[in-house]
Amino acid sequence: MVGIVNVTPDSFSDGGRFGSAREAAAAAEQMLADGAAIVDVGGESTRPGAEPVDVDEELRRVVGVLELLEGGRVSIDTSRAVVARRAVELGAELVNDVTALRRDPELAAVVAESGVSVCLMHMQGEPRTMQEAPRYDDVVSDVAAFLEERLSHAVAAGIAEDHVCLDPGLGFGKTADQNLELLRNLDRIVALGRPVMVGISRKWTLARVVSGPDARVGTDAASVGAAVAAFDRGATLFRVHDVRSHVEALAVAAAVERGGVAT
Ligand code: HH2
Repeated sequence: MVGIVNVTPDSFSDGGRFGSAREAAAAAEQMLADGAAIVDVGGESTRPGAEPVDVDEELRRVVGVLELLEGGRVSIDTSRAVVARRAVELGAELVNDVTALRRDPELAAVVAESGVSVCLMHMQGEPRTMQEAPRYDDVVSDVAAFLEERLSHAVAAGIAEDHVCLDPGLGFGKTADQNLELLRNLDRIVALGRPVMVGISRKWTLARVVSGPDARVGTDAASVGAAVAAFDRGATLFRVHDVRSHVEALAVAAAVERGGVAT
């Protein structure tokens, strides 16, 4: 489980939740205590319509939290080499890049040289405009082909293949139906041979399913339902807000898969 720690004033669902680095770090510690394998700290919102933030502001937002989390397992949600480098110095083990190494040409080298892992995510367009008119020939084939190409790019840049995970980028330039089609066919992303991360927690598609066209934020119960569906199709990493409910639900889903209590 990957716990979400957004240190941004404008995130999808929990924008402005933390008043200080100390509060954000305390929430992250709680997520780790609740069973998160790692916490994903981000200082730039990628919500639809979000404007990019200045790199110094992004650094300022995340560094205070990372300093307080020393020793905890941390991922840095950034697409900038400067931020990733500083985060790795402060102990981050994973770089979660929603642009799949396309925004900053220096980022691949930071990952390769430091030997940390990277998550490569699919996004059509950019956050500011990505929901205006998403277009695919076939959303599942297009996303799979993109991720395969980005995996090759990462390996060519010197990143060990077994340090890469892939993410279909639910909500990033996709309609609700396209997000659901991707989830239903997640096995085709899993077939690329790398661990698959899914970030659907509290996203708008869940609200559409449960509450209709005007709803914006999905509930935790809806998030858990989607995570279990993703698990059934082979996802192994789940980027979530409410760690405890997901840990419990997926422990049961995994026990059913094994056909027994023992791990
Ligand atoms: N979603 C968000 C941010 N980072 N990273 C990966 N790998 N996968 C995702 O689906 C993903 C992500 C957006 O969600 P949230 O953190 O709720 O909002 P924001 O980007 O506004 O902080």
